[in-house]
Amino acid sequence: MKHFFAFAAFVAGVAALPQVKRAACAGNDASDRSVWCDLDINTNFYSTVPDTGVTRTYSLTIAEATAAPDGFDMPVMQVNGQIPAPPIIADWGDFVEVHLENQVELQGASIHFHGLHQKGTFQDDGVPAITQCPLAPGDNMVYRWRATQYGTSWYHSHFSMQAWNGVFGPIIINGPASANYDEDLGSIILSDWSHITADEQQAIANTNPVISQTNGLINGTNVWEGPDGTVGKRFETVFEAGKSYRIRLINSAIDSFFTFSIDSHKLKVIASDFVPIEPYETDSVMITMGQRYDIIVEANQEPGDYWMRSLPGTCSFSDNPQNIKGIVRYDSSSTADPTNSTAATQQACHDEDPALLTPIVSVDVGDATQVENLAATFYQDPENGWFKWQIGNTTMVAPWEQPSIKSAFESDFSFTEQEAVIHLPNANQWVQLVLTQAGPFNPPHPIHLHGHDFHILAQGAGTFTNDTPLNKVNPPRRDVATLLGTGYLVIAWQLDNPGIWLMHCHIGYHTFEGFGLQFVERQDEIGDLIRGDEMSQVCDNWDSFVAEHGIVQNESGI
Ligand SMILES: [Cu+2]
Repeated sequence: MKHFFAFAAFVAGVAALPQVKRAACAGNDASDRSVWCDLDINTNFYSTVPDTGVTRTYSLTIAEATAAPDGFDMPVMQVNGQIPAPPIIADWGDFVEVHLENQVELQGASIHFHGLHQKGTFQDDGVPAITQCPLAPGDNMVYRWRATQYGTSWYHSHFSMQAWNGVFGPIIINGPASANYDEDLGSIILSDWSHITADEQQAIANTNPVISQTNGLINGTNVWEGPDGTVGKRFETVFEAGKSYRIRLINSAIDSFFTFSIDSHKLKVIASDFVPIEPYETDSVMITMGQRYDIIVEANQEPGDYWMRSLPGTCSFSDNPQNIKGIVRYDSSSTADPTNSTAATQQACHDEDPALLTPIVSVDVGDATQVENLAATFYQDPENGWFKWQIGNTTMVAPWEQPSIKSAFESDFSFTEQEAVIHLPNANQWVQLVLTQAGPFNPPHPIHLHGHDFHILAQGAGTFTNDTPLNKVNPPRRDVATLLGTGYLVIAWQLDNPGIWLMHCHIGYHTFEGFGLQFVERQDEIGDLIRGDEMSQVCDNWDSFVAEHGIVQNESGI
């Protein structure tokens, strides 16, 4: 019976949004991308979602393989045999059902749907130690969520280092756009790539703060200058002169900011993460880990071949910074390299100027009834000398076998200090976080929050004081923003989504090293949202796997 009621709660949770019947329509076309059936770009998507009645089903299998994304054979992890993983595509308002199977021999697995609010469905957020036990080898599970937002995102494993061994793919939710374009070119995922696995990188990172990446990939491919000459293959795409193209940029790197550009072409930026913005034009856009930018590029240059560049920022160490390039061709039969041999200039790591990221749907920030001051600190674990991160006073270590959702299901909210829990009890009130960083080792951190878009009230270098101005009038809104070295990031969000939500630095090493917090939002309402049978089955199978193989958790758990 418990299962029945839990599932009913799931349905009630996602159906709580006001429903808008979607007319039978094709969405929009090149003449006006601002419309979407009987809704449009001005529709407040936090409260209104089209009722499509459609459920999209995907089957994903994570497995180990050998692959050579840049021509160099590596042990990798793939989804359905490919890197990047296949796209999850849906229309705004659709339900999405993802069947996951773990075929990795000796590791757990999960899939996190980055940026999706999971309204009423926090159990489907895919974070081991928080919203599920790791999915044991040989086991399978189902995630169910609704595309209440539209635009561009990505999904990735949240188990240990898997995302950076290849378990990442795009999410495209069709909806309106804040500027017109002729064609949707789909996603372009920017990655860094090393010729050692992410797990081997982490073994080094435990005692060495700087890891230089061997290479980088554009949509899972690039060349590499090896001892036997050039191997691998560049990413290529074709423009038809006179047309305009929407490109969905995603940064899936473990530790790289990238400046994206296409030689001689302007980029029109129309969305930051899942938030459509007033369009602005630029020569390049800097994108950090976990972020997305939707851009429109006009094929308005002399027909020819042009470099597409993904250039690491100066805080991002790479053996090959100038050669993470793809090619835009105006003639698909051309095989020539672009003739421009000028190196691009690496930029200091930063976010796009907040003044440029003006959301179309305007939301002002209310006064916070809860303010948390949280400093990021780097230190060495006295026990083994390993590098760790603290945010607030805690280095997160959350147990895989007892995820927070399991404790919540057992009505036990007495978390350990190491689980790094902050309670957010005040329904529909605003919480404000003041994140700061000072110290001898202070790289920029891409801060990612699950379950919400946060509002950026202040962001900068230097010291935050009570005199630092806070912008509460339609500030930038997104799900990843950078906390600069010796800097501050002040964010706020409204407590409108009961659940347990992770916030963490999206640098893979820092995630492993404990740079995370979890927010228990509206504790009293969480129990009704949990599908206990499904949760318990995944945990029971994980427990059996651990008992058989003696798995030791020496990391944050997320
Ligand atoms: Cu970090």
